[in-house]
Amino acid sequence: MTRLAVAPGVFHWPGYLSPEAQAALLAELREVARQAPFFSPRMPKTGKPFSVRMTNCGSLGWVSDLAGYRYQPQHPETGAPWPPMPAVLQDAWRALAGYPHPPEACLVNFYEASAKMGLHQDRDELEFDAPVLSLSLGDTAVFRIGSTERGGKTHSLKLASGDALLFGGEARLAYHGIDRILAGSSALLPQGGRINLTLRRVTKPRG
Ligand code: MD6
Ligand code: FE
Repeated sequence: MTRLAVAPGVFHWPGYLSPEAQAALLAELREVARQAPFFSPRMPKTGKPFSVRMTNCGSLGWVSDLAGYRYQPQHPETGAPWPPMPAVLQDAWRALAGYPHPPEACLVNFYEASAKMGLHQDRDELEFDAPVLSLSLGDTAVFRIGSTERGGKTHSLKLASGDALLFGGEARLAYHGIDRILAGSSALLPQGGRINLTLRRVTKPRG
């Protein structure tokens, strides 16, 4: 398995999941989405909807609404607990994260062809010693990474179906986002689009 060092603290494994593993994970995510339907998060303060739709699995899920960004144990619309994290995701974390405690949240982002994600930092977790692990399914995305300062130099990288990306160490708080989706680049999702999963440790482990 090839691991590319993208920047200090950022590693990329192209094709980490085989085509068969991608199809199996997609089937598990359909079950997650049946129990925890995709919702449209809104920007704090303005209430403007994101172009990406989201759901979560694991003991905590990331949500955003007028009140702000946060992790919570229930779906914001159904009030139900998030479904469990599929074992293949826990296995990927154990294999790649280099962090001795399990992930608590897996944010599932769905991008249709026109969706984007503006440059942001992932900073709603309490534990920054843990990396964030991302897995991509479906159409390729143009991912942009910068430094920990807004307005710093950035470079871009394509994330294809099955790719894993780890963000940790000095890059844990680097700005990053999705510039665009390359429609038609994958046949995994019958209707096209992209799913990105980000696995996170949210709380500080005890002891
Ligand atoms: C995406 N990813 O790939 C958005 N965050 O759709 C993220 O925002 C992200 O890929 C933290 C670490 C890795 C990521
Ligand atoms: Fe992020």
